[in-house]
Amino acid sequence: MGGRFSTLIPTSFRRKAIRVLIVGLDAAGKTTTLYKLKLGEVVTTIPTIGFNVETVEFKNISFTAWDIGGRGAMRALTRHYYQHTQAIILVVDSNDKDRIEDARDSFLPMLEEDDLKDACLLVFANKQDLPNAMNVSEVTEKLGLHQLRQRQWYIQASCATSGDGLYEGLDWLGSTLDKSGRRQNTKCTHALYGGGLAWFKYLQEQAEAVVAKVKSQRKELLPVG
Ligand SMILES: Nc1nc2c(ncn2[C@@H]2O[C@H](COP(=O)(O)OP(=O)(O)OP(=O)(O)O)[C@@H](O)[C@H]2O)c(=O)[nH]1
Ligand SMILES: [Mg+2]
Repeated sequence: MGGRFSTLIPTSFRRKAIRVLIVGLDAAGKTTTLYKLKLGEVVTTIPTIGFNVETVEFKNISFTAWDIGGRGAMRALTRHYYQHTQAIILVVDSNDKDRIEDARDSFLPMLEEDDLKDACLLVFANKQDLPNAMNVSEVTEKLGLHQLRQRQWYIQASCATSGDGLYEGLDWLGSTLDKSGRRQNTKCTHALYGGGLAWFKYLQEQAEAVVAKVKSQRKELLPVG
């Protein structure tokens, strides 16, 4: 809805649009989380090559979530997705003790990027159904969340396959963004929708270029004949 008309509707009835980036190592459960929130059911996931974009409606917020594949080539592209991001969801496989440091080193430095300096951070300590999963305080400690400065963050235990914890996490995100939204202006939301299609096309091209490059590199490595 155009800016002129939306000002006539009381804020409490307006649906707010929020752009969220879902990140995490491969197999952490990002796509499962996204589709459980979107459809309320588990879909069979395959490793994400590129990204999934979905809109999840929750309370009066419309979350446009970008789920970016956790494999190397795509991770390198993550910077292109930062603009206009108001929240980051980091999905961590709490059962993967060997790679928790990798998750910390791969994703927490991105918070330093200019475009993300105001974004709030929701961490899902996922796969809590597995018997050896680290609990929330262990994951908090391993990720060094208490060392984060000037960042609104929250960690939520979750099981993406059953859905446990997912809405509690979104609840925190919704109310945190609600509070900070009152302080910040909503320029970036309008910018996102104004340029949404062009931006989407641009990202698609970027992703296709990476896939083509990986494919051609793979061809070079294959033995001839
Ligand atoms: N036990 C258990 N398995 C889960 C949970 N969440 C996801 N999985 C499983 O973990 C595997 C990987 O999940 P995905 O959602 O595809 O992971 P992803 O983070 O999107 O991975 P990439 O696309 O490769 O980056 C799948 O077999 C899921 O069913 C969970 O909470 N508990
Ligand atoms: Mg995926």
